[in-house]
Amino acid sequence: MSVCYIALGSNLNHPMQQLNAAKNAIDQIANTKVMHCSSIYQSKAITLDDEAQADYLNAVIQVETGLSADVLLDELQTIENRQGRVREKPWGERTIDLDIVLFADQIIATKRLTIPHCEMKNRNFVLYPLYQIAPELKLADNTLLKELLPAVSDQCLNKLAEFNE
Ligand code: ROI
Repeated sequence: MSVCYIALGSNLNHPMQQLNAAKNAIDQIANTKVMHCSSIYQSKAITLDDEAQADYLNAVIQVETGLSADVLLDELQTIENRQGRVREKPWGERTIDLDIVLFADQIIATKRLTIPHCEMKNRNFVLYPLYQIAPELKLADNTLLKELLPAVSDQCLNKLAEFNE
């Protein structure tokens, strides 16, 4: 089994419901179990050219899976599609975004998958929820997660709620 971390984000179509539905769907994936969930946070949208977008709800969950990262990604994309994700433009609004941020201690660089996620170090809405559920986490390059937090601490993030059981 591999321990992996998935970041969830939504700013369209009842984001709280989207996050809860996605968490439940991930728990239903074969050979995969949701072990820990962060709180759900509200964050200002990071966009290209400061395009106005609604705030996001974000969270990170820890899962254990017997699947490979590639097959897990297939499963996550199926869930995104089922929840009405439309891939119109990069950095556009989205009903649900499910990103594998870390997969065991693997480093993966393929066309469809970059792990660790290339933007995670710049995003408070990934680092803080991750820190909540894995405060002692060390990345494959030996950086401690907690050392990355000060650089993003000026970005706005509000703890809003917990996931439904
Ligand atoms: N901004 C925030 N705050 N949260 C996200 O999940 C998010 N996801 C994205 C982009 C458009 C980059 N901005 C985001 O994909």
